[in-house]
Amino acid sequence: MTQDSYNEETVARAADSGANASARFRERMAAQSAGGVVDTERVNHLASRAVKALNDIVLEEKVSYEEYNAFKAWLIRVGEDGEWPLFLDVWLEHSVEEVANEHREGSKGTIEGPYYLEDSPGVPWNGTIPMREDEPGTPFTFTGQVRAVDGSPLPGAKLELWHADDLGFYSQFAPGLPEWNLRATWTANEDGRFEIHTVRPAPYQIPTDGACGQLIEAAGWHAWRPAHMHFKVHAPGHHKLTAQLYFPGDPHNEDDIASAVKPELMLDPQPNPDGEGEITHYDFVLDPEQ
Ligand code: MBD
Ligand code: FE
Repeated sequence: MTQDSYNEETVARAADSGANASARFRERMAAQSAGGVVDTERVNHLASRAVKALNDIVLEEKVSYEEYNAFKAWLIRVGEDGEWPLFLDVWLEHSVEEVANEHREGSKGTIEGPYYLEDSPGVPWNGTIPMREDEPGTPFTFTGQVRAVDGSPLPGAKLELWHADDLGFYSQFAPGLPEWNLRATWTANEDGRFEIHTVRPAPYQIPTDGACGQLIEAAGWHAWRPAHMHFKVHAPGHHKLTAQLYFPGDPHNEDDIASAVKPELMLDPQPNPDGEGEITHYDFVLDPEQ
């Protein structure tokens, strides 16, 4: 199966995936914020710094009216295409993640990105991810253990996994895919162990036909993220870990557009001696709360 084998109705469009990402984000925020209190001083401080940073750029770089209007038109288009989640998660979230996890122990984490969905279908500790009967891609087995920083296994830990398919598309953000394709939640066994059966994801290109793609092209950048599997790992009494794992040798491990690759997040896939495809092992270590 190639990208060309998608027909007219299943063509992935930036505005569709952007609209979905924006709508999902709004839903999650609405569910979370039960009467949030505004800290006027903090808003004043951060907003003033942001406005000053932009003004400094205009003054120092002597930005013209032509450039200012191009910027304005582009910002309007980011909203129209629903690409604020994509834009922010690609170019800003890595710094937020760095600050958030500065003092957390245990396994390294990285950004969540725009395509996480809560409540994916549950599978047993050694289950197979929901996939199509003819799901393209190399069969991929992923084994490991969830432990606390003191080394004790965490039975019943939850592992949420979501990843793109062999063409680089995420279910519910690209058309023509089953609702929960390549998304599931495993429950670790009594030793904290898990055995995940899926297919290996392909390198991923962020949508090129929307506002973010327009910026990338105008600036002469590229749109690629290395192939990656997203995880959220949690157990009661421990900080939730949001991570992505990567594959050695991917041409974009060194120039990820989202700046989310870390050396600790590399897998080491090998031919699977007991079955088809490849197998890899990775343990997740969680930091106890306080
Ligand atoms: C992705 O799949 C992703 O993981 C991030 C961080 C940004 C855009 C698309
Ligand atoms: Fe992703």
